Amino acid sequence: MSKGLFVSFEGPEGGGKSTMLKRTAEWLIENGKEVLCTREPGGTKLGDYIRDMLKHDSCGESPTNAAEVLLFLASRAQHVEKVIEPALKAGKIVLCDRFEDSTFAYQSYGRGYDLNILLNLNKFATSGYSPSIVFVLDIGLEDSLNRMNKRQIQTNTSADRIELAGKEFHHRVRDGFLDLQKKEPNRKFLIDASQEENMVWEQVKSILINKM
Ligand code: T5A
Repeated sequence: MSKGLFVSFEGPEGGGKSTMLKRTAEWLIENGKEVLCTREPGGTKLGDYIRDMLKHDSCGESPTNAAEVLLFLASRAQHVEKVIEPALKAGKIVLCDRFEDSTFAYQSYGRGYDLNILLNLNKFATSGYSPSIVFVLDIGLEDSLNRMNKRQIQTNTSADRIELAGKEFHHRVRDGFLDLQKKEPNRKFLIDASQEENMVWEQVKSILINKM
């Protein structure tokens, strides 16, 4: 389907996805690779617009749960066709901060939508593009909340609509990521993200070396 390599970083809030994505990109670039860093929701102008609506109700109204699913998928469809597919065809390594596993964990395990329905809708949005390597950065709720607070202080921001969804919701999401990883252990790699940053990075790096 394509010459490049597609890698995603997944897991609960504050697990260090952005931190690990950045370190991965720096390491790959140092090793002469062509890298594209992107994120979901977002990655395109339309996607960033949708991101603002989903996180901050920027249009002045919260989406219903069904509208939320479709907005994440609209962002993804645009992202795959306009950004991810061309980069992979050009032989680049695409590093994506969240992708389809977030939809399955948050909208199926979290919100309660049927996983098979979401798998099919997602296939429509992605035309079958799926990461070859998925890092699942697992973190417990308490650590996750501490990290989110730390990041909010660092960036002078406040919690967004999904971060405020409640403890039960976030427990289900975490269990969802763990369940999804168990179903595909050769493609999805579970990392204990509560460890110190350099230890997390060493594990990510060793999996990359092994798989590339
Ligand atoms: N969503 C997304 C869905 O519901 N469905 C979907 O289909 C998709 C695609 C996206 C939201 O949308 C939801 C999920 C999310 O709620 P987002 O802003 O992208 O929102 O949110 P997150 O991905 O959760 O981003 P965060 O910034 O919260 O978390 P990260 O990227 O996992 O964490 P990071 O790297 O920013 O680190 C957070 C803080 O922890 C520190 C960092 O320095 C930072 O301060 N840190 C560590 N501290 C100690 N030890 C370590 N090992 C550390 N690693 C990082």
